[in-house]
Amino acid sequence: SFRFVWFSLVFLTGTASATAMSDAIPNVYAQTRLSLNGKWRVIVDPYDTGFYNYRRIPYDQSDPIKGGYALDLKARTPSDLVEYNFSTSQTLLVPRDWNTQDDKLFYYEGSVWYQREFSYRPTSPDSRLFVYFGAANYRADVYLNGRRLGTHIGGFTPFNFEITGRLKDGPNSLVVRVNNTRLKEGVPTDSTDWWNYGGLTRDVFVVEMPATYVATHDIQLARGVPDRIAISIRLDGSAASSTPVTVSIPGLAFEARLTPGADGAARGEFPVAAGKLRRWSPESPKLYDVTIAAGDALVTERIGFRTVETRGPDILLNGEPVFLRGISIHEENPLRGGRAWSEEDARLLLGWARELGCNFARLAHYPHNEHMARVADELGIMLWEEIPVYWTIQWENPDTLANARRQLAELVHRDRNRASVIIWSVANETPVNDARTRFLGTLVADVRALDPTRLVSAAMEPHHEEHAPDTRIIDDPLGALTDIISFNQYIGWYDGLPEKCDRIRWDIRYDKPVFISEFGGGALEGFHAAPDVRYSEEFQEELYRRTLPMLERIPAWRGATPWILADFRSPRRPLPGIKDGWNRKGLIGESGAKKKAWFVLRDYYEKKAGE
Ligand code: GCB
Repeated sequence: SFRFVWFSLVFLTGTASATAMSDAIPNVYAQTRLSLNGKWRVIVDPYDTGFYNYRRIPYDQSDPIKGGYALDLKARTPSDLVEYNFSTSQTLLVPRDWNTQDDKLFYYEGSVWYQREFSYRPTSPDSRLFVYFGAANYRADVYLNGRRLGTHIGGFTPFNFEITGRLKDGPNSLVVRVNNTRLKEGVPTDSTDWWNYGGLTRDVFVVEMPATYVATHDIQLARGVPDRIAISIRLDGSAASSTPVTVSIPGLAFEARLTPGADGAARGEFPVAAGKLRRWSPESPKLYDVTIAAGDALVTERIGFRTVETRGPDILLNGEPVFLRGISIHEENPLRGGRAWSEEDARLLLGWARELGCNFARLAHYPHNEHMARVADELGIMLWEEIPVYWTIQWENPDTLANARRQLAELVHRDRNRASVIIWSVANETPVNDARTRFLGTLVADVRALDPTRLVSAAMEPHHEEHAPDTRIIDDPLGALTDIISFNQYIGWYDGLPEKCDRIRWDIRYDKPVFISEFGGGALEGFHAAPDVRYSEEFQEELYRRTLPMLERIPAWRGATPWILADFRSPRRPLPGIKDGWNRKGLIGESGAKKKAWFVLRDYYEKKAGE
């Protein structure tokens, strides 16, 4: 037991240092970097043989690590005993989920060890180096040259570890154990209506930064103020508190100088010449080139400026009421199959949204890759971004809350400069009880503190009372905390048939904008029948036809993101011949064809746009 205590202490310390890892480098695409995308060697490890010894003690708990795949050993003599070998193991592509690259991994949940070698020569001896991961689902344990760098938990946000001084001249071995086991205490928890794709699902880079670099930048219009740019910067490095920062926007002849305090942070609000600033909007998604210079550090960005706020039942974009013509999107490319990750994927998905007449999209149910918000900025599509606090989270578990808070902070940190992002959402369809409302209240408070410039929401649900079966009530106490009242509703699909929509009355007990974060029903692409035949395109079309007038009976209705742009994989959907492992509520089918309901919504949005 003495041994065990010692091991636990080392392990806990290790974990703590990992969670204190530096924030992911913002706008990594504008930094000096080496791509580690491509083929990696992998070992599929369902028993975690490479992680634990036969007494089930992690090899990690000794430093230097005494065994396990992290060491990336090779037998040197014919008598050596090394029971694995990365260099003769199979390969997988990064970024990509593992499920859609190898049939044997399609349903796999567990550990896969990724390994690759790289060499890197910094451009300056003072540089700091990081290894950066766009995302790894769900947990990543990262090792460089047999030394543990740390652990990241949460499948959809970026993270990096500093590796300054840790590189060898020759090839360096980078090993990552990625584990996608679903966990009751996880975020998300063990039950979701989407595929649990595992792997290094986004870009991996070695990033070279100057000794003191810009660790956070947040450059947006101040809340509700159309002509003052609020800037918040944090430098990291030995000269963080003595390096002045200049933010310039040549297109606006704007220049702001800030002097960081002892913590390396500086903030201020700076006027822009009245009448000069062209504000970002879906009609005119103007982006400005912005540079942030601090000593040797230079970040270039393209940033749009707009305000967003609410007034009674209205959502105001740049002071004008706006109706959110939206669609929900999962991070999946249905044509290729599997997780979407590239700029090209983002252009496909958001291009479809635009073709549908959308000015808005809900990126469900977890943070999508960074390209989505960047492409949305460019195309003029406003976004709702969310974290995977979904259904049955452990509301009373402090570790679960800490995990959710971290994922939220990582998302805000990454996308806080995107004009397209107007709503942060903290949860989806969670049960109404005190513990849950406290948990979500903490997230709402966090996100407001991190970013007071955007709206906060959560996808709630209506309920009804027995004596009034056709009246749908929204009185969730969470609604008192959010800026807009968003809810998912499935009248006509899970709740009666489409004609039921005609009878529904609404009782919404908040004077705030009402947003329908989901509605919809399933249809198999190309299956045609009468409108009362479930899974026919005609059924789905009828459902959309009846839902829209029902929503128009909500006086404060200000937008919707129907469920969903395209069919997506879900293990909850086995029905042979119809679903075959897909949620069929897409307006676009598995092969990319538009279903009939697409055209109902497109015509409706066209009409709305003209109003
Ligand atoms: C919901 C969930 C979404 C599901 C959808 C469905 O309410 O928020 O994740 O996929 O219903 O299709 O049942």
